[in-house]
Amino acid sequence: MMPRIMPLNRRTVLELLSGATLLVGMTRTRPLWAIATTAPTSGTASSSSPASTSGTAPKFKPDAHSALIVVDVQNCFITGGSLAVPHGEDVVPVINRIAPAFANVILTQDWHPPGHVSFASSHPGTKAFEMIHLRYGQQVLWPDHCVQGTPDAALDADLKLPQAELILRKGFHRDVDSYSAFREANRTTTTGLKGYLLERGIHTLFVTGLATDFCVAWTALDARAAGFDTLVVEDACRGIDLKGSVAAAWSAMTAAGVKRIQSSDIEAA
Ligand code: VGL
Ligand code: ZN
Repeated sequence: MMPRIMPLNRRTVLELLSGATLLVGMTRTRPLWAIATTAPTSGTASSSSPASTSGTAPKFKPDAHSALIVVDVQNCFITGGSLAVPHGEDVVPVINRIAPAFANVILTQDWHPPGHVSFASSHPGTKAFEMIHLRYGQQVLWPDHCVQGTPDAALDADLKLPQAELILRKGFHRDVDSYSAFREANRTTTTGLKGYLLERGIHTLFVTGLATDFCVAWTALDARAAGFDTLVVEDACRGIDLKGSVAAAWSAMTAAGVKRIQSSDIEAA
């Protein structure tokens, strides 16, 4: 299988940088786009290849080695929640429609203790959506959200994913945020997800959920860095979009070899 990583030449990096200041600013040691420079080249799943070549749009057929990853589809991120993503609830019917095609479904849950470091309320004199510098790098400050055990942190009740086999909680360390389902914002603490997937023989990930420009993007980029064949289902995601962050996220993901697909590209069960 050919490497799927696009080489990051100087021009690519500059192009990405111009639109990616927000994402780049959130990581200390390595800008987000730089993850692409170390991403392995081994995405091998046949399931991510077009299943049909004649006539119609290419289809992707999930197989036993594929998983649907549903990122943070929680009350906090949908209308009425503490950090509502515009039209966040619209991902739910799309996810419910494609889920039956998957033998493996994994959900993530943003799961912060009270007083979490990512909350503006934990930093007197700051306001939500400002950036501050923390020990591990730049951090966007958020309204209090997804506090452990609260109804706000619960998964959206309209999700129909009875077959889901893992709910992975992240962001539970008080002093470190975790957008990514793989690695926390200090970029060294891992969540165990990579090991889980490898032990289960899963190597292709179809990523959906909220928010495109934060937890979905960081999860997809870390999935690539960990060697997974990674597809983001665009219409099954919605973004927060701070200062062009959705476009920046897509640039970074595309450069890292993440495939941008639509739910209609996935063959129904
Ligand atoms: C998220 C901001 C803060 C997300 C989580 O799920 O994208 N965004 N915490
Ligand atoms: Zn959060």
